[in-house]
Amino acid sequence: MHPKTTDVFIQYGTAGFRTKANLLEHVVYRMGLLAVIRSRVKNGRTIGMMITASHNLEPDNGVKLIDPDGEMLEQSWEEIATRMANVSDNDLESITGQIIKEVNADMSLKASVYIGMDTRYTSPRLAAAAANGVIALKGTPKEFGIVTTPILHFCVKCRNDNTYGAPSEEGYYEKIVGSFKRIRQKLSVSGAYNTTLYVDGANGVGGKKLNIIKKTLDGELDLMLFNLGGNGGKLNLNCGADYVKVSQRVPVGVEHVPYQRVASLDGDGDRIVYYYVDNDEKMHLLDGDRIATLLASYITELLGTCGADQLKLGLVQTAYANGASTKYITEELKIPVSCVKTGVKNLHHEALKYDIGIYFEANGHGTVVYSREAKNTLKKIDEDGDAEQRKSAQILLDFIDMTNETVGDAISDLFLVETVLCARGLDITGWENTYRDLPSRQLKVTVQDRNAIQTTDAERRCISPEGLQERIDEIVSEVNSGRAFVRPSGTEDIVRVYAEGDTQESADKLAEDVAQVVR
Ligand code: 16G
Ligand code: ZN
Repeated sequence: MHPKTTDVFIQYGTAGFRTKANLLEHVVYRMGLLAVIRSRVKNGRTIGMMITASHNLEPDNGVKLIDPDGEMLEQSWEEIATRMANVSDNDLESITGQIIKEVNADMSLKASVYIGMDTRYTSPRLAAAAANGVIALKGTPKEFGIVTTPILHFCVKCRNDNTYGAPSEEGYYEKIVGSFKRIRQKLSVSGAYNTTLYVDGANGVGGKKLNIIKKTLDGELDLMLFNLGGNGGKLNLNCGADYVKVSQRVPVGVEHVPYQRVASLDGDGDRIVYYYVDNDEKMHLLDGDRIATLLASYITELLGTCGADQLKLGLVQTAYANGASTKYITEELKIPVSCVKTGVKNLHHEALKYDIGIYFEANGHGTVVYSREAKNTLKKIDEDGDAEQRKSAQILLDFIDMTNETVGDAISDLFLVETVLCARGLDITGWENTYRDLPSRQLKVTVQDRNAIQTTDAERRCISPEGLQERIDEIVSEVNSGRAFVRPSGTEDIVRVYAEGDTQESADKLAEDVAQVVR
């Protein structure tokens, strides 16, 4: 029904399949087939399929599968997905049969697949192909239309675990926004905090959903929304969280008032960074590391006041985390930090090792996960504690409800950040002043074979080609507070270079020098 029209090899990478939209129809159809098989292997529990290419530009698109607990597809299935996507039309049936045997799927079971999509003009056609794939193997598709990636993750989780919430967009608003409002009633707006927040919606789905939410807020937060996709604004083009973070520039399409805090979302609403411009029009970025430290210090404080210090809280970062943030977390907050490989699934799994695990990529993708033990402890304090303990426990329980634990979520993170700023009476400079970021620079380098570069130690060191790490070490040793690493990208055919130094000039030069060695 959706014939393969290209021989270009495609791989299920860190964030699913992602490429030019016109190469994807057969891939998405086949992922519909695979989602049904996955659902049956999971005893008929619901699987999710999200059509999106996140922060990529409009001509791209992609698809990723969501496992029953709202998590990313189990890693061992990525190879199966890749095999299925690349086989010829002629061999599709036999390979599908082979895979069904291999994974031991009982094809007589029911199968359920939730399908969501972002705002790209190619998304509806691809979502339809996905549904056709599901129907071809006698599964039941349910289309959610345009939703953020995290809303779909949330709905999948709720469908398979009804204690988490109601599996619908409304259910999501009820839980996330509802708990934000409940917390706001317990806190008073004080100090330097003010309720006006500007938002860069990247001309994607996140801004559109905030526009719906905005109407239900009664002055708890005054959202000024920009880049909602109208007025010729192009998806992710010179705007959005990725643009702001990587280029270190303010997005187009947003009105800039000095010291006004702005939240910038990415195209499918799973990343968020904050920034403001000062009187000299200089941009100050508060990225994922900042959000992580803000949330960690607030949760630690509440755990202290409610007498639950026995719960183990930890933070998970990647090599991209600013060195100053890691230092602040370990030395000032005295919270354990782990560093893992890039990619949300790696952070998520590491965070699950703590009672309360906070994970963020510097690019603004992250969330908090809470163990059953943590939730039960807090509920118990809410029942048996003294007045002060109970108050903190209740705020924490609302905080948990406001968190989308399945995956990083720009909307949920926005409400978490606004809650902490309000509770602490902070404006954006107060938040920024908790520590000073080291200047950094990221570069892309095009090489012949990016996979010639292999890394270890959570991508912080190279093990091949031989001699490369020694050269990098040499260059880094000449820079004050210098740090640099290189890694092959998992989403583009390039090598990424990251460098930090005590000044912007030294960071820029270090990045350029390291890039030279890689070229
Ligand atoms: C994907 C990942 C993101 C990671 C980025 C790195 C998910 C949902 N997304 O977008 O976490 O930061 O890839 O890209 O896992 P890179 O390998 O090209 O640097
Ligand atoms: Zn995204």
